[in-house]
Amino acid sequence: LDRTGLILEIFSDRAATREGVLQVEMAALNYQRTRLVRAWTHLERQRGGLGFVGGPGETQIESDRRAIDDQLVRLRRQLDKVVKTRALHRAARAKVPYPIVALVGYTNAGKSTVFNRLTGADVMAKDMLFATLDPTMRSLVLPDGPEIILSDTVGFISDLPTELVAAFRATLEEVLAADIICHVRDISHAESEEQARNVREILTSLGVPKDTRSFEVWNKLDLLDDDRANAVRARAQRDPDVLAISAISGEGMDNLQAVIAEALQGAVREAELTLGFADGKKRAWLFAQEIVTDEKQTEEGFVVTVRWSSEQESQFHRI
Ligand SMILES: Nc1nc2c(ncn2[C@@H]2O[C@H](COP(=O)(O)OP(=O)(O)OP(=O)(O)O)[C@@H](O)[C@H]2O)c(=O)[nH]1
Ligand SMILES: [Mg+2]
Repeated sequence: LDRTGLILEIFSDRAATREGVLQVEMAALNYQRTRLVRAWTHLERQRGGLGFVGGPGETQIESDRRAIDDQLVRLRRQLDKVVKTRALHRAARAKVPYPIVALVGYTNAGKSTVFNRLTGADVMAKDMLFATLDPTMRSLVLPDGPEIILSDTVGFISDLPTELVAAFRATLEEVLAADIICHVRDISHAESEEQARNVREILTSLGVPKDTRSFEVWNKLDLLDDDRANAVRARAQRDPDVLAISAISGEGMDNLQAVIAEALQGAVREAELTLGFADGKKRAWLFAQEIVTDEKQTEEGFVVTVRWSSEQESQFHRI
């Protein structure tokens, strides 16, 4: 098994959603397709020097390839359907006036452990690579803060074989919609710096908007010796974009929630509100705040699109 084959094995073991399964199947077929050519070329070479072009080998490759191509077209169609359904879900969620906080990071950094600790959910957290293939989302209310949607994502790795990039990216679309990105790092890992660089590159190549508020969450503080742990704590003190935590001991977890809540105070997001004709006071308030970007009249009232902060949102609900 080469590296691609191995990663595919892991992916297929972990794929949980319909989309994940389809993407892994497609990647596996594409992989087989290239191996097929290589396998046959290898055979031809072994037979060696017969000197005829074409021959039985050639035809066999062609028909094997065609079978794989047909299967790929079928999978692509199914996948398009699944992605469409998911886009609908996303559009529906965009109307939920909760900010999205995405946990991203290198595989095994501790994203799912942080996620579980914050939500009390039982997402698979294991000491193995790619424990999460598909993004998982939960809503939670931050202490003294707004309700948010927390998103756990699949782990990144360096030098992901190109033929697996599409499968990997599609699992990360949610990150593009995030209001806040928490880049979770295993700060005890010898290659922590390289991993972080890799994650930043992937985020850029995914097209994450540059102005997305993001934090580095330096995790596994408990695994450092006292001197290094103190150095990391001091660094986090100085740098407002760096947070030091241990998802296992719980150190820094309250601060993490407070920092997210605070960052969301200034964040502006879009929401679509349905107002009845009796909600004249609410509607007037929205216009007075100058946050209405679109309005449509319906039989029951108005559908108003606004861009507002979470403060404005809670003020609105008190009217
Ligand atoms: N000592 C220590 N171990 C941790 C900490 N956070 C997570 N771990 C362990 O690190 C391993 C990986 O944690 P996960 O939460 O599964 O990591 P992940 O980032 O979700 O990994 P993938 O889903 O594979 O990308 C598990 O064995 C966790 O128990 C921490 O703060 N301290
Ligand atoms: Mg995980």
